[in-house]
Amino acid sequence: MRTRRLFSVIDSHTAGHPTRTVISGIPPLQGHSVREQRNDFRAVHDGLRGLLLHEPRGHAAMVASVPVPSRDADQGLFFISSYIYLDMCGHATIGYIASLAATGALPPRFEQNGMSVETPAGIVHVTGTFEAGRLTSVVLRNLPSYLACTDVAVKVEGLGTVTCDIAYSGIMYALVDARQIELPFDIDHASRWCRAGMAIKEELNAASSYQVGSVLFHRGIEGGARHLVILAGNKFDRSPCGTGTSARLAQIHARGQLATGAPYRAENILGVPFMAKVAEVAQGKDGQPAVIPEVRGMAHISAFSTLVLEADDPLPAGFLPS
Ligand code: PYC
Repeated sequence: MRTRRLFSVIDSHTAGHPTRTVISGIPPLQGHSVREQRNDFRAVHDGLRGLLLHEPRGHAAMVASVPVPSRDADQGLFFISSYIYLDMCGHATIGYIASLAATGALPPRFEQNGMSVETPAGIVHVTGTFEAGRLTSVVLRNLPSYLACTDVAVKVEGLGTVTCDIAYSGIMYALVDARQIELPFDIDHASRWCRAGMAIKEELNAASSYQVGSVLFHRGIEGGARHLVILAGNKFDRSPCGTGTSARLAQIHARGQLATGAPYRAENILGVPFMAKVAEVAQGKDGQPAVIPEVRGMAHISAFSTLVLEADDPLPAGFLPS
């Protein structure tokens, strides 16, 4: 075998959503901030995204976390997905920390102090809960998150008028009460929810000045809500979504439906939860009233692998059926 590239990766899933943490194989990147390093990766090495995340080594839902140096935090981390570059990703941050824990690579005083992580969207803080020295959950303090707009109504072909709120949490979300859509809210209808979410996103982005990245459908349950986040055409978040949960906290806190510190259970479509709360009130990046969301979840390791590109592989950048 003649190899052209080798990547050492740790695969994990956070409530079902995959994170591929790339331990080695990424070429040195230019730039000081994590955003600059991520932008250099995008400009110069975007082909690696397909190699790492698309078929035959990955799949449509795959997300990678790429650790890089940070001048301003304990660690830098950026996120690439099969279809887009994410400025912030909660489930992948949780996956990265669980991967460090699984390999004994958490920083020495993590159990006491946690660590700061610089992402392209800003610096977040992570801590963990431990039992007998074993990491049992990751607690993510996300970026200041805020409700940007309420009761935006759009007419969507096949769905009628759909009303949503728009909130920012590192990604801009449209938050849609799932009861507006006549579909069973379950995994068997995920493709149809993807089509509904994409139709809503297209109408919203054409009609409003807010450009939403994803649509989060929510349906109330005891103590919280079930979430289904539509990421792209045939891609949905299997987890309750870290940034999506943060956007929901900002929304319901601003609407007076959740007090600071009160627990919020965010369940994914398979019933696996994140527990979350508004840790404190804050200011958004333009001075608007915001909250600091705290999201607690866990990731589980699924593989320690070496990904290989053979020198004569006819599909070096992989492929992704749409
Ligand atoms: O957990 O924040 C998240 C996320 C964003 C996209 C996929 N997962």
